[in-house]
Amino acid sequence: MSEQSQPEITVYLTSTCPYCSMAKNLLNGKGLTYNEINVGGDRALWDAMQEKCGRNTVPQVFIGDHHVGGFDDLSAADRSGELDKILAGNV
Ligand SMILES: N[C@@H](CCC(=O)N[C@@H](CS)C(=O)NCC(=O)O)C(=O)O
Repeated sequence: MSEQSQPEITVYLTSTCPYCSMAKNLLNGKGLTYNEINVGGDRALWDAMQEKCGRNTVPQVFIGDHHVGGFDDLSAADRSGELDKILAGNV
């Protein structure tokens, strides 16, 4: 999938979170680009993330409007093939 055709991916993260690094590594490994929103130390941004997805941990990954979830969810979706379907707009 070329960079141009991939949907917009947004990752809410902090710079110190190991799960965030693992999520970025997974996305990087698939050749995907993504926007990072660093919510570390920013209560308003963290609250906005929580409001958006109902989760209180980082990372939180969105593909377009689709909330994938945290690293565990992203990893499971990758292994099951669901992630490729989401990326293709088939979910
Ligand atoms: N199962 C989650 C675990 C994520 C997690 O535990 N993240 C930690 C930071 S590494 C967190 O957000 N803790 C709550 C906090 O920092 O307030 C995932 O795979 O994303």
